[in-house]
Amino acid sequence: MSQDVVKRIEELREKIEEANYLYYGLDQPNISDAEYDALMEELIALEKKHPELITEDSPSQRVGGYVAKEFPKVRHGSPLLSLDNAFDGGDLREFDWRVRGVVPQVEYVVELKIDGLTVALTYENGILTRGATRGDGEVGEDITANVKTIGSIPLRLKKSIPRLDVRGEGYMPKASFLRLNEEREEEGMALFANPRNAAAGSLRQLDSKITAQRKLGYFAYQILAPEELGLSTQGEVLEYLKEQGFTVNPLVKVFSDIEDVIQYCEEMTEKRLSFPYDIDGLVIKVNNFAQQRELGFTTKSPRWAIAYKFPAEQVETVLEDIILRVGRTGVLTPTAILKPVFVAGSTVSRASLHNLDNIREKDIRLGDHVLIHKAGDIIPEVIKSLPEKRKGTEKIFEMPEHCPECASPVIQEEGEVAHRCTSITCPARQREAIIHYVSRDAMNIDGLGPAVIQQLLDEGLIKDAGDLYYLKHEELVKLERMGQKSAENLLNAVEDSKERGLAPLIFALGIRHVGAKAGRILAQRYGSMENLAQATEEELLETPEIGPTMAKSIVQFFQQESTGEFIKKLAEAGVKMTAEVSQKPQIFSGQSIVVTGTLERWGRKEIESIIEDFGGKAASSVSRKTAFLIAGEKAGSKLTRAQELGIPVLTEDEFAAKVEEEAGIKLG
Ligand code: 3BA
Repeated sequence: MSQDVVKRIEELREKIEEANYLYYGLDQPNISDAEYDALMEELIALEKKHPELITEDSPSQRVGGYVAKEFPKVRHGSPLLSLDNAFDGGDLREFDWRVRGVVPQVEYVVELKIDGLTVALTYENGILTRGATRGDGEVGEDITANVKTIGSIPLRLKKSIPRLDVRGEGYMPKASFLRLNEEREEEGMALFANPRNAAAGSLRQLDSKITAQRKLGYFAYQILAPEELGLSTQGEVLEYLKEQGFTVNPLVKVFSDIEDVIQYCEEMTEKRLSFPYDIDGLVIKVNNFAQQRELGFTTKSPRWAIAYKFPAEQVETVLEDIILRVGRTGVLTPTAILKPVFVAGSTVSRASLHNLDNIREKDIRLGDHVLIHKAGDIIPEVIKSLPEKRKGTEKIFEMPEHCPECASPVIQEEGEVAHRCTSITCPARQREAIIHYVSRDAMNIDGLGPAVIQQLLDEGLIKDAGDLYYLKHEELVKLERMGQKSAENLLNAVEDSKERGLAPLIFALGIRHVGAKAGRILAQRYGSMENLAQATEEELLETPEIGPTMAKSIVQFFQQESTGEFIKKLAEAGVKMTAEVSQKPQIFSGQSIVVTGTLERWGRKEIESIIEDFGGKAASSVSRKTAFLIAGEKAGSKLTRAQELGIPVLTEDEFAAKVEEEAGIKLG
């Protein structure tokens, strides 16, 4: 399947980027907001299933998934340059040779190259007044509020001076990154491909409270006009930065012989994974500023510095077996069982092979020697087989005709890359469906991990999630590692879930293409499971957020006999199947409303839920269809765009007045 998924992902990315370009760049949207959302949703879903395919430039990596958040633009006092790259000792010797042609006696400072984002800081009279992204080097984005949440950035200098411009690297520690992605996985959100993207996403949050939770770090390495402060070398700058309260990376070395630099680079290549943050190389700089000036710049980069980039780690191992995992939708995913090897920081013994197409395309055979790496330095992936190492005993892998878990026929549908088990009662699918049902954004039943679910299934205590509501205390305590107390807690959690409400329940059903957000929209629109079950495709499509794929999938789901039986089981257990549909007058019905800038009266989530309560849609970008824009302080390009399009712009107070006038409700 892989080839098709890869193709589809590429196609989606192109369509989305084209739509972005037409919308933001040319002011000529080519698709509706709903179509755009559907494309993005599909992309995120595919990337979630195949995190190894996430790329840095995927539109999903724009924060929040949907739109590029907008921050005011700021021009840098002096442009941020880029660095020329060296990939081996030869490149470094060449660099040294060019340098010595100008300054024969030279000292190099070597710093770790932190794999984060350049952040430029401005201090006025000792106070941090601005933090900005690199942007295109000339113009960046003002992310001051977010920058202030980074603990290692001083808000006030130790010794006040009229002005100080500092540049350094903002980054996310590996541990924070792993935790963040785990949380996102549970919440069904798009995963970040690596700490760098996660740091970028965090710094581009409109809500700096979120940035604060992300626990970012910052290493300072440059100041503008250092000589005005009496500093004449890079070494002195780093000392000065420390004295002013900045964190400077401790691994700094000074060398005068390029061979020592090369040796150090090789040493660090070995140690690259031992740091609590990602590094992608080292930066070698001429220490003395007078010499730097003599060397000068090319059009893009200083002649006095170069980045040594680490090679991506690839290791060879043997593919011992291919096993198949059956997912919630019945898709059979082949997984390579590898002879364990250490790669990029951990021992790897498995790697996803995605699908049969991928296996065929890479000509991967059972018993092959293969080259593996970690995509985004995290997810193990087979890069290619090494056919020259074959002994003749390797075997071509075939998809089984029958499901390895239930022996039902396996099919590949027209136009699909995936092979699927055809049985909806397949135990693997049942298990995955239950795991989904109890997950946090669904029915949120605590204490029901995959191991307990497996035990319950094995013991015949449940067949589907509906049976959870009929479990008895005396049955539970017989399970391994299940005490009186945990059994009680579990039953309470199951009981509580009955009141979770319609929206999470719709999501919990695991209807294909219906995520947590769609669950909320459907619950609000239909008010009860009964109504939803009777909805037709045409009717579903009237809801702006619901596209054809989802509509079709919903109708199909409710047409299945087993769905009716399952829902009946839940209803009889007392699971709540209705939603409190907003009682507020639907004054914004069918209107798309955008909020921008910093608000005083409400938080972003709060005002969005007010809009939704009154029947409106809180949209993230301004288009011709926008009914009006609510603008707070520091509104940026959305405001400009609304003004260009002649869309009404309201302050918060004006919005409150409108609600009061039209709905007769005074907002708190
Ligand atoms: N030192 C990145 N550029 C760096 C000041 C120069 C420089 C970097 C560096 C140009 C790191 C290019 C973007 C830029 C400030 C321009 C470092 C790192 N030094 N230690 C030589 O750790 N990633 N990046 N940043 N001006």
